[in-house]
Amino acid sequence: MLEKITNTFSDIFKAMSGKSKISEKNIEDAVEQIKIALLEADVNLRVVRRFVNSTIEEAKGEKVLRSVDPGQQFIKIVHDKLVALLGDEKKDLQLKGPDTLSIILFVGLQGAGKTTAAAKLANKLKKDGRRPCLAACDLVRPAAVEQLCVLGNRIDVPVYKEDTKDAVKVAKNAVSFAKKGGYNTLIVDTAGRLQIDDDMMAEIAAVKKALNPDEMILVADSMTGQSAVDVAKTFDEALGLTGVILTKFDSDARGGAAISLKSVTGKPILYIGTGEKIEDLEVFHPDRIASRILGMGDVVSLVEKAQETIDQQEAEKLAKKMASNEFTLQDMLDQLQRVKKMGSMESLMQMIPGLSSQMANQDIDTSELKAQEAIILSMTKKERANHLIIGPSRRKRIAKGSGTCVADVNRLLKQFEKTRLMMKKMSRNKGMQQQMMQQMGGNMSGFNGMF
Ligand SMILES: Nc1nc2c(ncn2[C@@H]2O[C@H](COP(=O)(O)OP(=O)(O)O)[C@@H](O)[C@H]2O)c(=O)[nH]1
Ligand SMILES: [Mg+2]
Repeated sequence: MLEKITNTFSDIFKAMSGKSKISEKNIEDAVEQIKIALLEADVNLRVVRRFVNSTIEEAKGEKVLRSVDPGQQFIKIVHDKLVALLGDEKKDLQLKGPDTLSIILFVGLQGAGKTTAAAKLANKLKKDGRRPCLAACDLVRPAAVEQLCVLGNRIDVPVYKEDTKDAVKVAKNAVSFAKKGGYNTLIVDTAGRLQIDDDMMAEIAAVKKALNPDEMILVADSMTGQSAVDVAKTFDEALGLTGVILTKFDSDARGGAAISLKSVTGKPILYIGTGEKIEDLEVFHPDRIASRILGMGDVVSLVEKAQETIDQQEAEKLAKKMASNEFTLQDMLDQLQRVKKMGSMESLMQMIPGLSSQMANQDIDTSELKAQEAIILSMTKKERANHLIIGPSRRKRIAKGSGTCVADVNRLLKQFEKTRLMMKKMSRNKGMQQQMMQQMGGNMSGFNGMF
């Protein structure tokens, strides 16, 4: 995701940061490199020009040249301008209250990811407590209806379908179906062509007229760069869009579509598709994407991802245990398993650009975690509750049972002892304890350092 543009920006900023003094020439050189980076990323030329001119203007101002840390100031200017391009703040779907039916119409070219995104969004809305259903109005592509039904089935969201070629009829009947069934959000999947053509536009216009949707969303493939932006412009002019979902962001190394879209079309990016799985749909946060592009690391996303899996209650329970020195091997096992649930370490690390390149060379060791887990799993319940009863012969058995050696078991027990000791110390200090909880819940490196 965004590897190429991130690497380029990292290099530019490395040269700028830490300089105690920078000249106008330094700024011009850096901006020239940024210009090339943006053009290589397939950002719209007019957008690039505007970006470059306003950056130069601001960077040459007093604030940068006279500041104590001019490199940092320069990076901040570029960051803020990039955020402004991506869309100043995140935009939510505009849906009606829970008791009235809201309608979301998906449009876009064939293969852009409409059907997949429709299911992903239904799944997300369902998790958010809405009652979604889907309508299969792609009656052009063979098996398109079946594809949506399979996805709907997987997420347990009903799909309205009819054996006909009349998309308007299906759309209208889907509304009655949704109302009758007590659903409050109808997501309508439509047919796309390989290219924009009159038939497609006419059909979508008719469906739109019949539905009067709350959201008219273009699903576009981010890998197509400027073409995605052109498609958005054409659809918006012909039909009026309310927002865009950029798919295949996971495979987009350049980011050009995301960077140009808002300023060319004025339409916000609502979500990004980040993979082929149902869960791979993320709310689009302009500031986070800007940080990611600029190689500052997407720490906020990282923390959120971790927090999804450790819920607050559990954290509090753990804090209490620490305070009373009741932290056991079983608790440690729970923590290890939670780490596993968060997804592979690599995918987490990838969210921190600087770190990910380091990690690539080092080949981080998830096998260590697995070994630790296996060791604790080989212990009895009693032993997990009280590690002091684990004598030498049991250590041997545990090593055998977990496919490790006695030294591994000893090391784990030693680390566990150390952790408990640390917790005991910390529990006397409320502030420190809170800090540690945050680390455990939200930061892998902090967590790893504990064990
Ligand atoms: N890697 C990746 N693949 C995606 C994403 N969204 C969709 N796809 C794939 O793109 C292809 C076309 O998707 P589909 O939903 O059928 O497109 P539609 O023709 O617009 O309905 C499928 O193979 C999807 O698995 C995404 O965010 N990331
Ligand atoms: Mg489709």
